[in-house]
Amino acid sequence: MADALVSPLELRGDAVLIRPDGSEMSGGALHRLSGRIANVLTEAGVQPGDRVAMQTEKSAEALALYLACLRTGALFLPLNTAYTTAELNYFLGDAEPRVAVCAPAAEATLRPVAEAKGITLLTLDGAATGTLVERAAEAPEEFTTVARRSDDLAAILYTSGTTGRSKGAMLSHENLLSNADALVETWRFSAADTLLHALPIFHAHGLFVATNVLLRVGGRMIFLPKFDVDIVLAQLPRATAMMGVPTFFSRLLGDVRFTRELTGHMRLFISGSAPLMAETHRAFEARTGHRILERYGMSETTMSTSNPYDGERRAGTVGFPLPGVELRVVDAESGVEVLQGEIGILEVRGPNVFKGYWRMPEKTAQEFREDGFFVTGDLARIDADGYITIVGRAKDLVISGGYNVYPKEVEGEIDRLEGVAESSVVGVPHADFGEGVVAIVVREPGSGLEAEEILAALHGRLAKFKQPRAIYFMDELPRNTMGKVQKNALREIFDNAFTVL
Ligand code: MLC
Ligand code: AMP
Repeated sequence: MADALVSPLELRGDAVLIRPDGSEMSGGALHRLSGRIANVLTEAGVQPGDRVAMQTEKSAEALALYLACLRTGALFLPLNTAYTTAELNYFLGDAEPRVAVCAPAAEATLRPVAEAKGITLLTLDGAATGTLVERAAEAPEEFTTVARRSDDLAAILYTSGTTGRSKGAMLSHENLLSNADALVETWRFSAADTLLHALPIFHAHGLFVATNVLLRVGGRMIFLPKFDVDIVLAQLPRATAMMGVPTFFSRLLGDVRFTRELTGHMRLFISGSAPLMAETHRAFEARTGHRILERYGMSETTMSTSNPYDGERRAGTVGFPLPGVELRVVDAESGVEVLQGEIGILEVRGPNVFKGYWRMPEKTAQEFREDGFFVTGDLARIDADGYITIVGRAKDLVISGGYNVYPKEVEGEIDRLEGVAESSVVGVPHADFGEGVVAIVVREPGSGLEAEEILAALHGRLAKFKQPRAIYFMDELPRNTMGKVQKNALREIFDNAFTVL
């Protein structure tokens, strides 16, 4: 993959990355930086197959670190910047990276953990300072890219488990490259494109979908540190395409400056990572004349489906399987394919499907059928004309602003607090984040525990986006005859938790 994505940069004198202040980084400069960082990694003992973890702000240097991993044959392990030290400890312990790159502010906290685990700790911040950059400046820019086979691993993406511990999805060079090629073909990306890149680069969407596609075609990216409406509006005139989670598009629609005139020159808007409401799709078209192209994927499969570029981009659907990807909808119990139009679990097979969960062979086996199909846990329906609709989730998962929150993990943190008998965490409609996290707590008899105390206790243990945005107390949780908590009933009761009255 390094040959396909990184090598072509070497001869490019033109800009590949454009920063919000207008400064640019050429392909050649990005290539040289990746070579320097590859030498730093090698000096730190990184061998092909070793893991390199990164928890830093988005920057050209962070992207160069990803490219350096591809060049050294290391597995890139990006981590959400919102994760707390407690969460990080688990990832570092489980993945056992040779090198971890963190924000300078986190260094002191992580140093003892890194030393205990024999990890070389380097630093990098969003302004391109830190020990990684210092060492890179001293290192030679020439680096001979290590040859890798297509089924060698390129990255690990942690996706929290619906039961128990977070699982590291292992993605191969072929997974990533075949998916980039399928997306380039489906979405007609070319060297003429400039992508407005406001997504984080620690998840599949911003890293593999956005950057791999643009690197593959030799396009440019306006590389924004985060999504900020003012900056996006200011940068849109320079872009040809934009990718985002639904929150990006609803926030843009919430601004009167986002007009047909501002977007008239744009070639494509793509949405994914969470359901795009049909109303948002329609409001976007009414405002701009553009029909958002919605696609569907997950960390384990990268992208699996997309609405068509030329045909109808149907609101509320995720389109068709990508080239080379097979999909089927099966009955959850029997595993038998349902009749056309019926709802069942979506299963995927193809070159995009990951190689399994890091050091979890049993979990991996549980998620695959014998014939190689991966069980996504999403509920879907395929219409007579082939359009796929994601109608819900069989897995207990909340998606807030494009980030996954696993209720089990949040419940576990709440249940351990003194005064809590039990808790249940659900997602309910939230105008900005699509779904908002709500916790329903049953107190121990006599306990006067308050919501603020629960939130204070979660601080430092759970990333901010996982923390409940509302906490309610009940005397008991609704249960079915089997004694299982009825989350649907809770979702109905607290449906309006975030409705502004
Ligand atoms: C930030 N906060 C969130 C949040 N993001 N809370 C819930 N859900 C989220 N997604 C917290 C902040 O810490 C802050 O807390 C408060 O909410 C308000 O912050 P904000 O300023 O409004 O948020 P902002 O920084 O603008 O971030 C919102 C966002 C961001 C939507 C821009 O979450 C984002 O970039 N999301 C993209 C996620 C993504 O890339 N997903 C792809 C996964 S890959 P406080 O208390 O400090 O104010 C995947 C596969 C696939 O799923 O198919 O693509
Ligand atoms: P992640 O594990 O973070 O990669 O999240 C993957 C999950 O996001 C999928 O299993 C889906 O539940 C959800 N998802 C991604 N894209 C879409 C979409 N377009 N519509 C509905 N859900 C989506």
